[in-house]
Amino acid sequence: MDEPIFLYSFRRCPFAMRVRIALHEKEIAFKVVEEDLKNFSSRLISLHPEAKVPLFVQGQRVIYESAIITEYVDDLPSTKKKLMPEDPAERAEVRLWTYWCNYHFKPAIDRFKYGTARFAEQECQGSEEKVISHLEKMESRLSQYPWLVGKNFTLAEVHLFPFIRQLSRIQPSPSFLERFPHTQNWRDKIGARETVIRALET
Ligand SMILES: N[C@@H](CCC(=O)N[C@@H](CS)C(=O)NCC(=O)O)C(=O)O
Repeated sequence: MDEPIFLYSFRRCPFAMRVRIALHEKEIAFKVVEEDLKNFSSRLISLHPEAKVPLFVQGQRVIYESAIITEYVDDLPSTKKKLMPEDPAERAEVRLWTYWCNYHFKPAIDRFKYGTARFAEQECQGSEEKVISHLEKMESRLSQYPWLVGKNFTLAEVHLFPFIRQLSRIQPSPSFLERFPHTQNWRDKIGARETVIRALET
């Protein structure tokens, strides 16, 4: 029998959410080790070279970086459909959305959300405009197609959904979100998936 999978996680962390969604989508059983971001367990610190969640552990196998874990999870034996497309061009597209999310969209959201409480004033200038221009990119795709890549729900959805959700939950809600109805529909459609509902609860 395979050894149990442990996911070191933090419920509100969008990166950890990616991995929980992927595991539920693939119907792979796992146990959550809920971490405290301000006081990580000594086990997590000893296993993750950068001391972050999420961290995937199965026996001696230790994997970190959310988008690497989700691809690994997708490659594990499962009766469920692959989350990464077969077509090489579409696989590259999934990775480009992920790259864009990690290196452009997420930093813009953080600067908009936390402002000078976390970042230098100069870094925060134009943060709202930057978030809006990133949303325009998603809206442009989603106004023409139901999913970000190809014809199906893929790892692009798994990787981006937690960040659109995070943006929607900022209080007071950013009024510019109303300008992106297709992205909101996409968010609601993904948020209604049973696997995603379970991932948000775990
Ligand atoms: N690139 C990492 C980012 C993970 C990350 O930043 N996790 C945050 C929580 S949302 C964390 O553990 N922060 C702790 C720290 O940086 O000290 C991934 O994709 O897994």
